[in-house]
Amino acid sequence: MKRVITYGTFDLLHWGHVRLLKRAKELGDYLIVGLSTDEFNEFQKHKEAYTSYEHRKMVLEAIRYVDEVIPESGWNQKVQDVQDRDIDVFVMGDDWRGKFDFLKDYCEVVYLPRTEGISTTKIKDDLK
Ligand code: C2G
Repeated sequence: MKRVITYGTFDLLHWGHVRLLKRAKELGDYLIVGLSTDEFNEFQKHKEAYTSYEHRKMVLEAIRYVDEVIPESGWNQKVQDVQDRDIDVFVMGDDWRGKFDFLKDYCEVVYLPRTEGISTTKIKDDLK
């Protein structure tokens, strides 16, 4: 079984997120999402999610491509996650290209093209 992992806040889940999750799942058989906790968002990513961790987790668990959701509580847990969870492929949108290349020592690293024209920020701005 080929195990894939990706990370993010996934706030106000939209089709750009879903396309990322779909393509990530297509790279293997089992997809884990490391979901940014509210504390990680607020104090280290400096982005406040509209929906709480529990609600973002509930939504992600309803997505057919997602097999498991785990908390992402810091920048430095990825190597441990990859080892502990026997990960074969790490996936992120290409806005992160190069930022996680250190994981190449532990698993395949894939950056997928971001979906243009949609973002959580755009949704918030358009609804103002
Ligand atoms: N994404 C995408 N297309 C969009 C918006 C987002 O492909 N239009 C991708 C991002 O590239 C990322 C994932 O969807 O791979 C989740 O996006 P965010 O929730 O914005 O995640 P981010 O804040 O970038 O957090 O440790 C990694 C961080 O937790 C990533």
